Amino acid sequence: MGYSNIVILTGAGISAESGLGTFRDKDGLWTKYDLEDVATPEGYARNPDFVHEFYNARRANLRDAEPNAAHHALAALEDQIDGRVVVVTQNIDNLHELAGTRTLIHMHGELFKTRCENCQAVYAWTEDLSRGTPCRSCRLPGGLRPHVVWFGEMPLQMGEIHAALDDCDLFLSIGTSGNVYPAAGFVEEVRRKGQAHTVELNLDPSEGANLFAEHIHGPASEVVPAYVRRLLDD
Ligand code: BV8
Repeated sequence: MGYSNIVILTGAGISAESGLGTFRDKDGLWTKYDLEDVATPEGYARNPDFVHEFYNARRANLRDAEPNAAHHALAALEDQIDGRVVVVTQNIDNLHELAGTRTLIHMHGELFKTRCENCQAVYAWTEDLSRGTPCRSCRLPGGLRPHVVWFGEMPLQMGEIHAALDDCDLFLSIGTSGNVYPAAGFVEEVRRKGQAHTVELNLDPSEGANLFAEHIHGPASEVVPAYVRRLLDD
């Protein structure tokens, strides 16, 4: 059947084959760093230099990364399907944009943006950041942090996300372990409405696998283009 309102949640797994680390896989980021130290406001307050180093290393990685076939397939789906596609990503990389996805919500912020805690200005930033970097807007030093949502902070654009989930007739979850809320709860929100088909496309079954009506397991660069071809052939 043709779907007309598709919401696609993505996580670190969709960018794994682009060379960006995931969090909870065997050599994932959270096996090398304690998320309390690098992805919470408390950790940043305790040791801002350490947190800046963590994100500087990830920004350097991202500068060399390219979208993979999965990112390109989602951009092609949005271009070619006769209907609406909204990508909600937990990822802070810019690979969906580079592949051409236009309707995109970065619910956990963006690695290539900085936010000033003094004046709240948000603007593009792809280089290293440090405590001494002065803000381009208020000129004060010491306020620039990654424009990233840490644990305990409110994810971004939740109103738009709930509205999209409300309307959708197809919900895809790609490359996420289903550990982090509120993103991990979206599939239940969609099921409660009872009008959408739900599909998990992931290397392995996620924490919430049993909540999905359909499961397609394998590397995103293979299973996502194949699934998009099915949708476009419908
Ligand atoms: C909030 C930015 C409230 C930083 C991130 C309810 C219940 C329990 C806990 C909570 C709850 N509500 C809130 C919480 C607390 C917390 C939380 O969920 N904790 C967890 C750990 C239990 N949530 C929060 O704090 C959230 N805030 O709810 O605020 C609030 C209310 C009012 C006022 C103020 C606040 C904020 C969460 C956001 C945290 N920031 N990232 C950064 O990136 O540095 S989260 C981080 O985890 C990333 O965003 C990441 O995307 C996200 C989820 O991880 P995944 O993407 O799933 O990655 P993971 O490695 O886990 O899994 C990868 C998957 O890919 C695997 O399944 C693997 O099999 C698969 N894979 C691997 N390779 C491939 C593949 N799949 C396909 N192909 C491959 N090749």
